[in-house]
Amino acid sequence: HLEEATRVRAVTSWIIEAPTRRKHKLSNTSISYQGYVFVRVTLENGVEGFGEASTLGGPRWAEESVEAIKANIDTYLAPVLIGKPACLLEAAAGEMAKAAKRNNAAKSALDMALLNATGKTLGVSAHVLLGGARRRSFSAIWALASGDAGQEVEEAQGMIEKGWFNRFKIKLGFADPATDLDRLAALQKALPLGTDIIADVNQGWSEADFIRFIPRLADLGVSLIEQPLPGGQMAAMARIAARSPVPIMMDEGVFTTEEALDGCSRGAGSVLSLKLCKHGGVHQLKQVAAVAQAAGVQLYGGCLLESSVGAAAHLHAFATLPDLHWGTEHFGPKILIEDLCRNGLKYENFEVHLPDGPGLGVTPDLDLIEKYARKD
Ligand code: MUC
Ligand code: MG
Repeated sequence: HLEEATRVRAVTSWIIEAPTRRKHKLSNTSISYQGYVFVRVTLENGVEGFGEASTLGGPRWAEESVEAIKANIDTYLAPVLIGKPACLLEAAAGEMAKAAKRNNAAKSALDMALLNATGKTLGVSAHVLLGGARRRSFSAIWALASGDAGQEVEEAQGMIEKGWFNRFKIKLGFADPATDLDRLAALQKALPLGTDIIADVNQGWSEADFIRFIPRLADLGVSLIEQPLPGGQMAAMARIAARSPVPIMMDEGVFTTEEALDGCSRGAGSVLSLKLCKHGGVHQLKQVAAVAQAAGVQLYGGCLLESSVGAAAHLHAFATLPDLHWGTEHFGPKILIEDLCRNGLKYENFEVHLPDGPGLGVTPDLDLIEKYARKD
């Protein structure tokens, strides 16, 4: 019987520090390695499922650090899953909700491991368990975030040459707005005419900054402006969204379905970035997507620089959405010096492809997990 066979026997977690190819700078942090918590669930039938919680530079992008994620998984979340059927994902999410408030990155790592293990047990791809894929590949966006215009131009050109990415997101908000916009102007001038450029301010501006600099930003032709103001400032986001000639995307302001309802109904943006680390699991991500779509808000496939494990889990959920207008920025596997999977995601023709095979369709290399696991 499936429920008996998929009971969770053990949960193991590791803190991983995987070096990136270059410094990745945001308004409030700068990283040269990616911090993940990897989890493995082992079922009674011997099947293993892997999942990953991503962070960005400690508890700065969001409140969860790798240390907190590991502690909360080991102490509060894993114990309520032991002995429960992995195939009952909604029930497992309910148990985790009772055991801990928020902690959405920690919950999403376990959720994707349960999904992976269930798919592997049944011999079906994860997307089938989520309703089935409506698309098999996604237009892919690369993030430029060294802060050095010359390096960023070269990097973008390299991505175009490789056929991996021809749409770009540029990080703003770590220099003053005028300096940032000079950098953006240099980039726009050097890239092929019509290249899609998205600006992510990562909460770095005030409403007044936005009002001052939006005319120049709009002149530079960006297609989207992501989370310019602090996440909690929904009313101010709604005011700038109403006056902006460029669509505004909500990111750090929307984690839960309640926040999605608040932001979407107030008009705090006309696009929403979906991320498992924010929403806490694949079903919760689909609920947030449904709230956005009911409000007429378009969807963007967000990331937090996951390896191929976390990125694959996102793609399985994204594949089932009725519409994913903006494609996805899952570039994490390509910014790591070594991706953590042997059979990682495939990037071709400027698209990232949904992996085939049971469960998530990708397998972490345990030697690499060992190599990059924090030793203390
Ligand atoms: C974010 O805020 O979108 C995702 C891509 C990137 O460069 O940073 C992250 C976080
Ligand atoms: Mg963002």
